[in-house]
Amino acid sequence: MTARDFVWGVSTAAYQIEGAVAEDGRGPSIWDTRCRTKGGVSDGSSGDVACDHYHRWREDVALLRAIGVGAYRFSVGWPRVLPRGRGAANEAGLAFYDRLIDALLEAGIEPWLTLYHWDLPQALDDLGGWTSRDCAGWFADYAALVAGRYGDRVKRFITFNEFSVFTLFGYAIPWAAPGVTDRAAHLKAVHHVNLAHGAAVDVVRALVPGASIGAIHNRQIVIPEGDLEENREPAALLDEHWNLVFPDPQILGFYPPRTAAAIEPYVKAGDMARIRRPVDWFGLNHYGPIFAKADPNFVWGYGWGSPPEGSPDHGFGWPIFPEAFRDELTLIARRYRLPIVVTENGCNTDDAPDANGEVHDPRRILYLKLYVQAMRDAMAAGADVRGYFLWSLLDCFEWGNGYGPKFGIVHVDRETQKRTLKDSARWYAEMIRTARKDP
Ligand code: IFM
Repeated sequence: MTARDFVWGVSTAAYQIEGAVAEDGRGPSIWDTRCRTKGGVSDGSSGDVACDHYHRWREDVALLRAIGVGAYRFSVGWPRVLPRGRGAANEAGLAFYDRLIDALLEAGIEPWLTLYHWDLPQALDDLGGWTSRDCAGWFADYAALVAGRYGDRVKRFITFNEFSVFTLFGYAIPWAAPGVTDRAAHLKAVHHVNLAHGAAVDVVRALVPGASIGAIHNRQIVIPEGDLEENREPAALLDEHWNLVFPDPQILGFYPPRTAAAIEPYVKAGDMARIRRPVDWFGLNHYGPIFAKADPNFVWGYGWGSPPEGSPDHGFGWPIFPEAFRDELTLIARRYRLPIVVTENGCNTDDAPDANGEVHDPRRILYLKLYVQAMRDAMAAGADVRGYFLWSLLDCFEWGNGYGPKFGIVHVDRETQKRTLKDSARWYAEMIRTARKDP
């Protein structure tokens, strides 16, 4: 692969940027419900308006073009195209993504389409959501609708974004929708999502000639807090739930040991073969390592611990450790033997426009420099990394943390929706230009 073939992009997700939640026939999702639940989002906000991307998509495509990315990863909102999750499709919702995809292609930007970035239609959650085995079939039908509609123009498909975040925080630790806290519900969700992934891979493969299909795993090394004995087993269990229960069955064909026995009641004959379907690349989202500790307040007996005193971090305790990113890439390359695409990496900093209307975000630039270098180090050591997508284009709705954290390389004024390129956007643009010139 030459430097010219390496994909430089940015990522976003439907619920985090689109807004227009009640427009043109979109149905409610579990995140609409979560935002209306007391305590569901720390600042009481919602994705009702978000970045108003549903109306401002032209401006956002122009931003992508100005930055010079070669690819844009976005997600299709399942409730926008299938308001009740299944059954009648919503033509207005489908047409929105037609317009977006066409504009991207016209701008010379390759669309990378994520099928699921956490916005399960509420109507399906009412029927059990991911705890119901039927959800795998509903997802496959939705995948068929999307692949059939856009597969003439989109070739890069992603089944799910960050399996372990939405299953663990949705069904065991109550930090995300639908906010269930139950071991059995969590295990069922894990297995049914794995089945849904396998089914969607087959559907997209069958419907889209030349499709390049991946799934996105948020892998982060799990370190026992304080290196204490009492935190070791909790960290090992979290490591399975966070890092292994999706890529292992999907790519290697088995569940890791602690989970294998617990999940057995939900596994039927033939399931492991249904889950292990060939994918073309491994999507990695990575921000920093996790420190875990024993915590009886959560159903699995583990919780999030703290990094060592004085560790650099970029907000809400997320530590900055580029070496862990390098090691993660190397480990994935050896364990799964697939090309890797970094589908998210980025940094939360709270820089706002100064008196001249400029947004200087040197901490983000430093973080990105360190992490891009770590990726290059992993590549030099043999990891076959094919692309890097920065999270994120815009300051947007950050799930349970509302609009507090800001990951965008473009500042979005919450009142006016005015977009302002931050220094990091200019830095990224220059970095891409330079990287493309490398032999
Ligand atoms: O905003 C999220 C995204 O939706 C999934 N990955 C992590 C990002 C930052 O928290």
